[in-house]
Amino acid sequence: MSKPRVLVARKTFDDVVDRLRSHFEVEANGSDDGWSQDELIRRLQGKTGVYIAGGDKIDARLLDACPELKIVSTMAVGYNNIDVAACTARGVIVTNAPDVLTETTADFGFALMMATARRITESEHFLRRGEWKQWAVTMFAGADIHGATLGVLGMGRIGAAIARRGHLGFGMPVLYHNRSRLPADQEAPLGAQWVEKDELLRRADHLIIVVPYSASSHHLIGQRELRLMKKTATLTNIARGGVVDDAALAVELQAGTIAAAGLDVFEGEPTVHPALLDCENVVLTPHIASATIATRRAMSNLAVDNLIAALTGGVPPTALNPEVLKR
Ligand code: 8YV
Repeated sequence: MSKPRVLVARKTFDDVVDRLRSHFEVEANGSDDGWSQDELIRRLQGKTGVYIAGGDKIDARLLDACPELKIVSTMAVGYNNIDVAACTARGVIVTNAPDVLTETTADFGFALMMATARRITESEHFLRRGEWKQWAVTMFAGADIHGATLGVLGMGRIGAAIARRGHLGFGMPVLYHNRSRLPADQEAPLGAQWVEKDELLRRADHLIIVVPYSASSHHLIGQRELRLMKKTATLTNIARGGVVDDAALAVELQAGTIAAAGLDVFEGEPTVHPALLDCENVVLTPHIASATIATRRAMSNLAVDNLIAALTGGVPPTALNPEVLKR
């Protein structure tokens, strides 16, 4: 019997692809450039499994054009690029990569928040431009992290890991908003208190956004919300572009409505809104919150575990639509 055929649409570690090769006939993208959807459809003909990353769109059009596909496995935890309902309707399993990136991503969220509050990149740019002539008492004076109020918008696994860092490591009072409130026994170790979204915005000294992207979280933070925040506050977005209205954010950063922002994700990335590039008080990073070698390997390996299980009669460890498996 011929082996199932699998497409690896995003370049990943060679030994991870080799794990797939020991089970399947594999076609792998050897370049960091993603494929267009039409290219993806073309290469998926005759394939039963696909390994993708966060930028690869899987929708009804693609599924209808690739009827042999049985599993879509993303190496990301976020899956707003995949129409899960359309997959379920066609009996296609969808898997993602939760948990393995939680602590790494929380580390980065904290680092970005600290860099933003303490003006690390802004001051480095100043130094590199040769503008540092003397010490001055308020030169790049920013805001404290320790003891300040941490606001977490979206209390999932990553939000909780950030709250824990703030509470235990930095003595921060932690406020959060989430559609559903955590049970008290989960709030207590995080020192976290649930508040309404507007109250969170009004009271946080450092707001960090960790909600998944969906139609209901589109522009969750726009002009109105930014104007509720303290003038001294910072905002950090490690969730998804589109949760924050980037154009409105740039206007409010320029106007001094809030002190600064740290952004790892952008609307329309890798393009960044030009007005954000003009703001001194924003730290910009290219979607690297989960980017450590160990974690990217773990994410890739989990995506491969899911593919191997799904196509060899096993149970994929992190299926998003396990109901498909019961059919
Ligand atoms: C990924 C992410 O690096 O996992 C996610 O949802 O946003 C990142 O960790 C990226 O999406 C991979 O394409």
